[in-house]
Amino acid sequence: MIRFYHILLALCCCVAVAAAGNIVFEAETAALLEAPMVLVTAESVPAGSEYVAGASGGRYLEIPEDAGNPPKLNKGYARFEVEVAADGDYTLWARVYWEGECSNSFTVQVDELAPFLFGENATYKVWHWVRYPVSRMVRPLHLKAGKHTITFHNREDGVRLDQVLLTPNRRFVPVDIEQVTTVGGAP
Ligand SMILES: [Ca+2]
Ligand SMILES: [Ca+2]
Repeated sequence: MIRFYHILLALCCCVAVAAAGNIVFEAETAALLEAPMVLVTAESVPAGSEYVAGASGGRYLEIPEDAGNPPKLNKGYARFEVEVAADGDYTLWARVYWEGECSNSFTVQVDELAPFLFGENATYKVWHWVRYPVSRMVRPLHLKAGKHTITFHNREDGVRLDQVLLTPNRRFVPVDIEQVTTVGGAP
């Protein structure tokens, strides 16, 4: 790990190095996608939707507006596979772009644990970071060292997902595009 940081420092002295213990990956490196969750690039934009600039890597996942959502349509997810180095309590962050109040959330499930609501915040039409848990009263995700799956399920259409970050540091706040440390399980 020390060697890894040295290489990073040597290669990109002007780019922020990933904070210690943070796990960061691009949404578009998901292990598995189920429609209507789709990969979007400048060259591949869902019908009726528009390409939103400013995503890391120029790519993101989207459930297009009017694609449908529960309870009418119980489909659409992105599943990530991540390896956690150490047992601990982790805060989950995602860089998202919401269309509006009916397009500002996912249902997220870690492993086989109880799913939880992610989002429902009122920041629209701009890329921004959202976290879980929001409240200090709610315990962060307790993860054992090893492999875990994180699934972002369709809860409302008109949502976009750019990057995902897990941090053991409750005070850490991502600001803009984060330096990736891994992939989200893509082969
Ligand atoms: Ca909503
Ligand atoms: Ca991205």
